[in-house]
Amino acid sequence: MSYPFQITSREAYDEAYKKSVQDPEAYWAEVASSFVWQKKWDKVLDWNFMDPKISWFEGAKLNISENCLDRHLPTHGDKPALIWEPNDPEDHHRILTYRDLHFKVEQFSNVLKNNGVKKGDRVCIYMGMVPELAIAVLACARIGAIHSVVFGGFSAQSIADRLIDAQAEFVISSDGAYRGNKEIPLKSVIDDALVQCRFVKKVIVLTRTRIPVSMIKGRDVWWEDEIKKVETQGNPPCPAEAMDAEDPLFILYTSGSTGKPKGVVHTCAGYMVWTTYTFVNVFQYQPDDIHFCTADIGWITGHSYILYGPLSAGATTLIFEGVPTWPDAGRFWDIVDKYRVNILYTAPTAIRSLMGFGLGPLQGKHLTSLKVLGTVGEPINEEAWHWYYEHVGKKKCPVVDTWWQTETGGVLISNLAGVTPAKPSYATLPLPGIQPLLVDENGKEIEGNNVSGNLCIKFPWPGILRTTYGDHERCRQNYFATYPNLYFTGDGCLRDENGFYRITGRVDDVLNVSGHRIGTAEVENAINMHTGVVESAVVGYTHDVKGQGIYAFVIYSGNHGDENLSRQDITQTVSRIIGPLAKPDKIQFVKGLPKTRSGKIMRRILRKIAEGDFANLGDTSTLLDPNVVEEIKEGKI
Ligand code: 6R9
Repeated sequence: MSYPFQITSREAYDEAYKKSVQDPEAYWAEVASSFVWQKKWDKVLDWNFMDPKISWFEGAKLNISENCLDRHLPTHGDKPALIWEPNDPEDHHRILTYRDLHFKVEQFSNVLKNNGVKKGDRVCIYMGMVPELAIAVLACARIGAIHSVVFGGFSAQSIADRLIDAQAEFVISSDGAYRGNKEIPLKSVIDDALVQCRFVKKVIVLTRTRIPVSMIKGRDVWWEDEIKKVETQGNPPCPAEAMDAEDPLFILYTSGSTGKPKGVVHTCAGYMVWTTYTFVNVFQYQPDDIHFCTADIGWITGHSYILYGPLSAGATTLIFEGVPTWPDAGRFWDIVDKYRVNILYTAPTAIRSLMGFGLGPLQGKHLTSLKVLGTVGEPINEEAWHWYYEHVGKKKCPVVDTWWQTETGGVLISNLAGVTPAKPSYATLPLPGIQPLLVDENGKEIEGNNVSGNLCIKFPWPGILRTTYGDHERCRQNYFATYPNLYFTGDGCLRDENGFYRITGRVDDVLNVSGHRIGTAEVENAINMHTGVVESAVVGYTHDVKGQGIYAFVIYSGNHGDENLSRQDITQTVSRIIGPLAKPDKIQFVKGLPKTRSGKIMRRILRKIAEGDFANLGDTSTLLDPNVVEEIKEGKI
């Protein structure tokens, strides 16, 4: 497969960027012409950021699964589409060619249909990293059902919240999942969630770990039994449903500054074009390359750069079930050598955690196949960048620092591997089609270089979110209302003397813990559910491995007199309500919280205290009771 839209020189980048700004419709029409359309579009772009209304390729009909599967069969049906490395390195790996994957997706699409799933229905997928997860996602796309994948680290309550918000009547899960030396009882978590969700009609359960599960008559069916039924029907084909360009493809929940996660909605055509385009350009994918993105498919990175982007580009994508440190901290390197991986895409938190094991785990590993390294999810510190570049890439592989968000569908700011320059800890330059600008608090554009401000984007790109599920007003409020006519990212950013962008982190109340987005309000709500808690305030602080840790200040009236036990109780509560990923790293019991006279908690002060930066607390005179600050400082942990 060749990619007519692949940018292979700095001059071509400048040219493409210019064209994408001067005549975006012509630029994206040309890019889109290399995809398979059941019907071409009537209009390339229609938009305003006020409503907001954004529509790309309106009038077109297509199916992303046809682009990810069917279109590759005539030319490279026997090429591996998906390589699966199991949790346990002693187990058998699996390789599915494009033909195999196409067959299995059609088969499971028929399973979905047999179970009553129709176009437009919402299907929640809660599985470990197994090939069947990819198959389930693609089968939903094929029949036009809207998938909503929920990461395996979320609790029953979080799943229930998402099922209710999406009104999802179907669930796909498995008995359990392996992750390192842990076995996660997925089906049992689903069962707990479904107590609150009687509207769920069917649960399709894959066998993976063979732990005991309770299968409820009339509701729960085994994946394998359902496949057998399709086999006895003679494995009929399942033609890809004709989807409108702007039909929803999936919902993915993500945290914002308010308590409730938002269901970000991406649509069929624009998302497909954007993920494929960015995959091919950022990583400079070459037709025989093996691409290994270490994210979980439960996050946007997995959606866009394990599944849709690579498969639509006809690439070979590697799915890894386990964790980087099991059985030992050399696991990623073993995988790279075993499959001769060419592109490795991971998160700064994983790099920092592996750095902590020293160079030992790298010894004896060749890593000679590597050509491109990528990072995503949070700002990468220079030390981690250099370690990655020197010890993993042996100073031969460009590192792409890719900045983007669940809402953006794919990468917006990044160097293009080996094509545009890299700069440690800088995402560098915007991709064609992306028009970033920095604004001050009043929304005034900050022009020129060597400046910093809040990062906004002023023109839509094909992969931008269209709405938040069931609540368009929320989408407007969150992303398009802070600064009129701009998409606000929630990130702070600086632009250096060469116009390179460096993302400095969130400027709203969103934490980034090990690359996972967590809202402070969400954690506070969970902590406040504990019976002994009167009030709490949560802030982030610098953490060596996780990037940010969670620091909770808690007013507590519990009376069992054992502070450590109380801390564990609170941690357990958060784990139950949100999931283990949101557990506070530090809990400090306080008598009061610093509040303004109008009752607002002054987080700025708490953030400084959590960092131990007592000298720069700023003006505390507007506080209702300035004394609480002294007390909190003394109790700092
Ligand atoms: C893809 C993804 C989005 C937030 C984003 C920003 C942070 C992501 C980054 C980065 C600095 C990078 N972020 N990539 N910060 N450099 N290369 O991670 O999506 O989970 O929605 O998180 O992550 O703060 O706003 P998501």
